[in-house]
Amino acid sequence: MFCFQCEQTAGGKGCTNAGVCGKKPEVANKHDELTCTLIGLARAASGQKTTPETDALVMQSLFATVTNVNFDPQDFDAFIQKVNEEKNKLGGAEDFAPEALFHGDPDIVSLRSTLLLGIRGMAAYAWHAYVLGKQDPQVTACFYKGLKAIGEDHSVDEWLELLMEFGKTNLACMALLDEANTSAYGHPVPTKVTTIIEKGPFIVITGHDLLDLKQLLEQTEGKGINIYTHGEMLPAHAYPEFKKYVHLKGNFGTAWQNQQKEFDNIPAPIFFTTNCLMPPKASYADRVYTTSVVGYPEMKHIPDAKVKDFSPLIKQALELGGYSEDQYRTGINGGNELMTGFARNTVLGVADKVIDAVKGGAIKHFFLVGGCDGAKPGRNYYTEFVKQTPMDTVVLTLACGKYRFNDLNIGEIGGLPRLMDMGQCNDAYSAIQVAVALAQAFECGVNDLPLTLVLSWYEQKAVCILLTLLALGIKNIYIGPSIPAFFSSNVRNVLVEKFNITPISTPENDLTAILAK
Ligand code: SF4
Ligand code: SF3
Repeated sequence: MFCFQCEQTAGGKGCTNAGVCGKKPEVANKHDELTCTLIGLARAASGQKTTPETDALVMQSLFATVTNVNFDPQDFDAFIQKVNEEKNKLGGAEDFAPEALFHGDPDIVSLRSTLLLGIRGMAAYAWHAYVLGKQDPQVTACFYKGLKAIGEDHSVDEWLELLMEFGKTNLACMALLDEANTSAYGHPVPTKVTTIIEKGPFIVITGHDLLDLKQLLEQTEGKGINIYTHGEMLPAHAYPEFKKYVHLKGNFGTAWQNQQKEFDNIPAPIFFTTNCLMPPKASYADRVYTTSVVGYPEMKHIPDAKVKDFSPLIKQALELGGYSEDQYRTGINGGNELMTGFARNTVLGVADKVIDAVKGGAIKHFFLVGGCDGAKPGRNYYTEFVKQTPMDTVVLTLACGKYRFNDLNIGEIGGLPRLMDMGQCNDAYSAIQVAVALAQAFECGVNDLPLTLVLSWYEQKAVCILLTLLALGIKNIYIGPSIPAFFSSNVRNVLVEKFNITPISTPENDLTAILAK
């Protein structure tokens, strides 16, 4: 096997014996086979109209190969078979050779992999929009075009052009998902979320899929079961549609990498709607439920349906009964309240206040400290960075990296909290909209704003977002905890030269350098 798609890859180079994530060689090899078969499908589809079923299969297959989504070899056999069937219906074509996927000239492997990993990330977002009935032809076409391009030879300049074009399409995809979520559930509003777990039966729901949450809330209403969000599901509390459910109580635990500790002996079922799933420990394996493209051998799976049937989860939640006393749990810094809901509508709604505060000197700088969390000890950087930001600065955040600091109270500026959670990783769209609006208000470019992006990455959704930011011409991004292993030294040099991407160093050094500008 060879896999270097995520930040925790072995030795910072690539997993070759087994995945640090728990992915077995058999599954890794099936990921490659599936990818190469998808390239064959994209070749066959060239110049033809595809059906919504084929489009859905392409998105699901790509999504399933994202880190911490699916560990079940049988699921991949089924995907490979279906993709082959669809390819043959379209007249057939030769697949890409799996041995060529990650081998050859290091720069070409790097560029090819970057596009592939970005496409995998975008497939997750496109899928969430798709289940809410939203598709954008430009986004759908990009999967076929991108996969086909991955199987072809290109010059370095052509690859870079493909990557920038992809980045722009991913912006359209995030816009599509934003539209899907806000039209279904309303615009998020600032919301305080408790970390206290009340006694009695409960279910923990994790991942990014809001439709799964909606259906779970409907089916558990009035049954004496409380629902707690986990990980990337936290921002759901801020949507008006979800506020209607009084049994949506609060947030359980912190970011994904702590799940094996936090779910140990939990008296409740845990429902994984997407990544990040870690190999379950025996103490809670009988309570793990997966759905959609998420899978793990022997774990219970809620089958796809227009309305999913959560009765096994509900039954088990009632049987387990939850805690016998309220649990006073906290975030990692000891706080027991998390604020969320500062998506674009909220922030742009107070744009006048923000602009006045910048003009009057009350706000000197904005930081976007966001992205994925992970297990590396160096990720403590992000906690320290936020703690050390001066009082006349604002910290915007999004995605699961925020659990490093989202229970901290870092004060207010002019009636606004200094720390504002914009939502899930896909809500990077909100952050981009806010940055563009500020740039318009100040009649300057985004790069001229007193704004610095300090990003943390782990999996492939972060890759597609990074490509979007670069395609928008956003420079001076700080990235950590390490530079992706799939960036060859030459590709890395190009990114530094063209975009001044900077690896994080220490919070003190980086803050001094940023604020000195
Ligand atoms: Fe290794 Fe990450 Fe690939 Fe898992 S997803 S096999 S940890 S590089
Ligand atoms: Fe987190 Fe897995 Fe990426 Fe959506 S849930 S940001 S790591």
